[in-house]
Amino acid sequence: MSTRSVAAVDLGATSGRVMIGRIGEGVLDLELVSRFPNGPVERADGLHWDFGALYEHVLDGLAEAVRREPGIESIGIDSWAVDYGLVKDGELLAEPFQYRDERTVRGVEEVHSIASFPELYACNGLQFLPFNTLYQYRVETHLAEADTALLIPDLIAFLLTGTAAAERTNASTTGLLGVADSEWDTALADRLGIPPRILPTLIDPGATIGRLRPELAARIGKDLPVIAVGSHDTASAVVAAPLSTPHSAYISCGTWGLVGIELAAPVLTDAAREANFTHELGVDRRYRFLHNVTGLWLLSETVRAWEAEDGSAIDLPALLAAASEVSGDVPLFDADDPSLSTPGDMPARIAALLGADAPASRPAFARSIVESIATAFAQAVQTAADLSGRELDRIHLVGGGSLNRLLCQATADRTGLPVFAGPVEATALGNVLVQARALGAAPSSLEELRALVAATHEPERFEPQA
Ligand code: LRH
Repeated sequence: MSTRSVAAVDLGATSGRVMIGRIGEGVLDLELVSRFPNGPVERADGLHWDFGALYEHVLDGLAEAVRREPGIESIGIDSWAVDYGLVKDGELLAEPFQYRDERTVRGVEEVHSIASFPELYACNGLQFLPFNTLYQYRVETHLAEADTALLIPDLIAFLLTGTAAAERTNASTTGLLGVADSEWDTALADRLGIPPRILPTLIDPGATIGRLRPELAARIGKDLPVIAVGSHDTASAVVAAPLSTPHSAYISCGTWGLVGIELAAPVLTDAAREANFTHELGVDRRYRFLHNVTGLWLLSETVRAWEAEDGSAIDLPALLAAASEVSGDVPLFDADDPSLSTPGDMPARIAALLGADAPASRPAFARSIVESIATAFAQAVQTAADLSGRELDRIHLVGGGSLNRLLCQATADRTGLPVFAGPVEATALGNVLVQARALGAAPSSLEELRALVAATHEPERFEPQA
């Protein structure tokens, strides 16, 4: 089997990348083509994404990918969940909001005055997160004008191809997808004052969305199809998490730590709702039964504040090395405390939670953060096991967090389970695998795709220490 290649656009909350993925018999690798910064930008009406800049970076990255690898056969796009752009007559009506914008507080109040969280959970199986798209739609001022609402990867695919569609894994994070049938819950949308006409046709990962519009094919250098992948980044990451048995838990760790297991059927119990466990849709209609734990956001926001204070960059590997040298117990705080969810002086907010115990030195403070995240991971792994009735014997920690050896070790120690760290680029790999499968260039089952990941990206094993 000859090696085939595709382009993966993978957008995270702190950076985006375009990669070339190559896949063949025993081959699965990535070449980074471009990486560009991303993050919330403050505008007069709140927090947004600089979508215009992001889109230009995507186009430039794709052009460079085709220049380097003219054999590229398709493009796949994934990003963080829940955020959207509204489109009218083919044009974006306004710059997309960033999910941490505080307008969602009002959205939550209004939605819950119509449908309580338990009622919503019975419909959509989704954990309560104040930024789930339905809360955002409820307070969106442009909704009435819009022809259609597109989540970020669908929006980029629309701008590239002219075809509006809603890829199901990401659609499941809106709160408007039925957990039982994976179709739009138009009755719920209606009840919440969200016009069902803005919800686009649903498609599954692997479907071809369309081909590049001629002017973009000219700019990128090739007429290519855009193939739907698990366009929710976490769905793509779970595809490439080399789960070897049903007893494997995963943690997809970047800005967030998504902690859970893969299920064939939902667990819509009161206990699952009370534990705030979600049923996001996975590739091949598996359920991602997981809980959002605040992840590296706590560390990156802390470092950002220290850098602003110092007026110079911080060497993160050196900070983490010093943090791992800190001896004795460090104080812990609740990584999921709502006071930590918005941008801004993170060290002060964490110190407020720690009170008099707050460590004075930066390495000890960083250690507190890492240990607090690992503690929350351990609680979520235990809850996943309890709620599903499954014994869990290992954890696959994938994504950027897998490079943080201190976090991997702390997670092993606090769960008492071995942690298999990597691949770091699980999201982009999952994106590549689903495109390749659609092109007939990869095996058909998720298990075979994961076996290819395991064979080509050996994880690092962290054993729990006493
Ligand atoms: C991770 C992620 C997560 C969502 C959040 C908004 O990047 O997609 O799965 O809950 O961003």
